[in-house]
Amino acid sequence: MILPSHATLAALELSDPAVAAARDRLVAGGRLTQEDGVRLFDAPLLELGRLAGAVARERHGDRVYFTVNRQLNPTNVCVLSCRFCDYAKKAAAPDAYTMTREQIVAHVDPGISEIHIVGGLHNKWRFEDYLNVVRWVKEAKPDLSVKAYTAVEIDFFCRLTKQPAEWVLERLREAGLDALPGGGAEVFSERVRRELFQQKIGGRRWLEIHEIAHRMGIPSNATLLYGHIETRAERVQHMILLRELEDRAPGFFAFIPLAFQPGVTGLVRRQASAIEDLKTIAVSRLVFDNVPHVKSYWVMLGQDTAAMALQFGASDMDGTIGVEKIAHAALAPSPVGIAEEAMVHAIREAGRLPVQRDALYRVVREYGREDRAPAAAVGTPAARAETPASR
Ligand code: V47
Ligand code: SF4
Repeated sequence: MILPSHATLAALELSDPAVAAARDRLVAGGRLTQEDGVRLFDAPLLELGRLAGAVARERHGDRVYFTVNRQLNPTNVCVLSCRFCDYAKKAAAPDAYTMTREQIVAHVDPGISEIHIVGGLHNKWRFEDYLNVVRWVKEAKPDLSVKAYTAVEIDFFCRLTKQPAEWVLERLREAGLDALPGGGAEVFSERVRRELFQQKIGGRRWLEIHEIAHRMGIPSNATLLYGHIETRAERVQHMILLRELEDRAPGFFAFIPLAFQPGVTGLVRRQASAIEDLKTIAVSRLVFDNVPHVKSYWVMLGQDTAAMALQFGASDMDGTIGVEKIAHAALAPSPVGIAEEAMVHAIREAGRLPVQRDALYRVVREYGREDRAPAAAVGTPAARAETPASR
């Protein structure tokens, strides 16, 4: 039986047997298995993209979401030493930093609708210091949606306070937290954990914390760090574990594949190719039948691949960010932040409709296909013609 909502998928003509089989499975109301996911990585990229793009369009039409946000990394001091991380520093390092209240509050630009807070596990900070960061930004802009602290940080707060995750999350919610970001998941493979981040919580604890958050009504995202020593099978296994969590305790807004930036870690010689990036986006769109968005994170992908990912199943571009520090500590070649106009332009150029959202995916503004007032090209003759003096 063809489910009515899958009429466009059913009509897709596909020549690759693995992609056609995936289409048939989805049209029949089934879901992809671990083996299907791994097989799809070997399929021709454009066939895979046609199916994943059609799945995204069935969910979201032409809409692509983004947020006008700031990333706030209050400290890079971290007691752990993950092998893939160029961002963290020990407290005595010359380039270690810990922000003051003034520096933290200065991140709250009047025009933003989301703040994304994440940082190191500081050797001296108490839970109260982390709570204060949330309180201060929320006080500065009460309508701001606050996406703060990965499961790694939540687990660290549990150990600092000797309290369960429910208690820690409740205190954070009282302080103003709205959602958890998806970081710290890396790859749910014990083999990779032993090699790259032995001191850090593993998949079981990460999933447990997000399950607790979802059951408390705190939504979240989920990431996958790929393009280092993991296998494609481990990537798909990671997706399936997240899909099972979403079945048990719904609450994920987006799945975010993070392309590893090699920096000076020496782990790999170069970043994953654009083809591998687009395949990872497409396979995740097809595996996650229960998560609304796959995010195209332009900071790690680069702006061109991130825009192309909108044809391969992605329906969210994260945000304008302000000043990104984690990937840029690892020498990411993308800009540290982009303007709202550039984001809107990139989405429109991909033939999509930009929708500005906050951290809870509440719509802030729908842009339409064309600029009504051609103010985007600041400094061009058209923009100058719009200045009050010229009217
Ligand atoms: O947890 C660290 C990863 C994550 C590198 O939830 C690296 O909306 C690539 O989670 N190359 C932090 N990745 C970023 C993150 C995130 C970003 C955007 C949106 C959301 C969201 C979450 O970055 C860390 C770690 O997994 N990371 N070093 C690196 N060299
Ligand atoms: Fe610390 Fe996170 Fe870097 Fe690991 S990835 S060293 S926990 S900042």
